[in-house]
Amino acid sequence: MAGDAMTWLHDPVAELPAGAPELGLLTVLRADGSADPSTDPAMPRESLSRAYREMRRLRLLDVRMILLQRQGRVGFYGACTGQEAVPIATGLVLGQGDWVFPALREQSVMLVRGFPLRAFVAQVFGNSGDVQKGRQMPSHQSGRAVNQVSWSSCIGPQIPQAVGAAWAMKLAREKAVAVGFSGDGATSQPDFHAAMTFAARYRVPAIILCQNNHWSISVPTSRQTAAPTIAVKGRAYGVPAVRVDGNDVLAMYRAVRDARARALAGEGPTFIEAVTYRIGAHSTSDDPTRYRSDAEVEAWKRKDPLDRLAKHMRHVGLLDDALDKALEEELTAEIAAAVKEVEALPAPDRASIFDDVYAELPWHLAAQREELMRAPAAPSH
Ligand SMILES: Cc1ncc(C[n+]2csc(CCOP(=O)(O)OP(=O)(O)O)c2C)c(N)n1
Repeated sequence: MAGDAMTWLHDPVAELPAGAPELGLLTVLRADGSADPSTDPAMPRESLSRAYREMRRLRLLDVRMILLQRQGRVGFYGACTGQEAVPIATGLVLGQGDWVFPALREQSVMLVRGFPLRAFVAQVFGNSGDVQKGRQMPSHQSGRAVNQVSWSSCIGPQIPQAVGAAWAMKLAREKAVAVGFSGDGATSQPDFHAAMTFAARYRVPAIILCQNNHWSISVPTSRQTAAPTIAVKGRAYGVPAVRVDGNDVLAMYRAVRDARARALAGEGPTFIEAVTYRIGAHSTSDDPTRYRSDAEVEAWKRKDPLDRLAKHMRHVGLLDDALDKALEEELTAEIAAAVKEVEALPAPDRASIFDDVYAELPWHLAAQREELMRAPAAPSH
C-alpha cells in the first residue's frame, strides 16, 4: 500500500538529538559582557587584548580601503565588516606550520600571523610593494611566509584545496592543519561535496569553516538550501560539525581551537558554521539596498562582534574609554602611514610579468620580454 511504502520516509533533522551541535549555537559572550563559564575557552588576557586590537584595526582598515576605492585610488575591495571575529580568532589559534585557504572575507588571518600591513595594503594597490607583483585582483592577498594561499575568485575551490593540502600534511606526517574557508553560498557548490567526502574518507587534518553571513550577494541563505542549518550538512559526510556564534570571538576561538586539536590528534576534519552577518556591501561593486532591508541590517548591527568584545573587555577590566581612544588613534595613524607609504610606490617592473613561471625563460618569452622592454613605458596615472 502506498501508505506503508512511505513509512520509511522521515525527517532526518527532526530525529537529531536535542542539543545536537549542528542545530544549536555555541556562544560564550553574554548580553552583560560576561563569559558563560560552561563554554568559556579561557583565552589568556594577552590574546583577548590582541583579538580586540586586530578586530579594531580590521574595521578601520575596511573603512579606509572602501574610501580609497570610492576616490578611484584602488579598483576594488571586499570588506569583512561585521565578520571580523572569525578570521581574527582563527589567526590567533593557528600555529606556524598551519595553512590557510581564505575566501573573500578572511584575508586578515595573515595579518594576525605577522604579515606586514604595508604589504597587505600594497596588494590592494597592486604596485611594487605587493609580493604578488600586482598580478591578482585586490583583496586576494597571499603570503608564503605565513602559509596563506591567494583566494580563488571562483566560489568554493578553497575548500578542496585546503583538504588536499591537509591530505599532503597527513602523508608527510606534519603536525599541522589546513583551514579552508567558504561562504554559505559556497556550500551549494559541487566543490563542497567533493571536499567533505574526501576529508572524511581520508580523515585529513582540515578545518572547513563556513561563514554563514546570510547572503550570497543578493541570494539569501534561505533561498539556496533547504537544510535547516549549514552545519547539519556535515552529518551526511561523516564530518563532525558545530554551529557557532560567529559574532562572538570567544566562541570562535574555542571552536577553531578544538577543531585544530582534533585534527592534530589524528581525529580528522571538523566543519564549523560561523553564524554571522555581512554588514556592508558584498564588495565595492555591489549595492545591498536593492535586495535587503535596513531593518535587517540594523538588527544585526546590535550584535556587532566588536561591540560585544569591547563590552567583555570592559567587564574584565581590559578596556576603558581612554585606552579605547588611544588605540583608535594609534591604529588610524598606522593605517594612514601604510597607505601614504604604499601609494607612493611605483608600479611593478613591467619585465616582472615574465618572472616566476619558468626556472629558465623559454626563447619565445625571452624574445617577447626584449620587445616589451624596447617599447616606450606606459604613462603612469
Ligand atoms: C563559481 C562561481 N560562481 C559565481 C561567482 C560570482 N560570485 C562571486 S561571490 C558570490 C557569492 C558568494 O557567496 P558566499 O559563498 O555566501 O560568500 P560571501 O560572499 O557571502 O562571503 C558569487 C555568486 C563566482 N565568483 N564563482
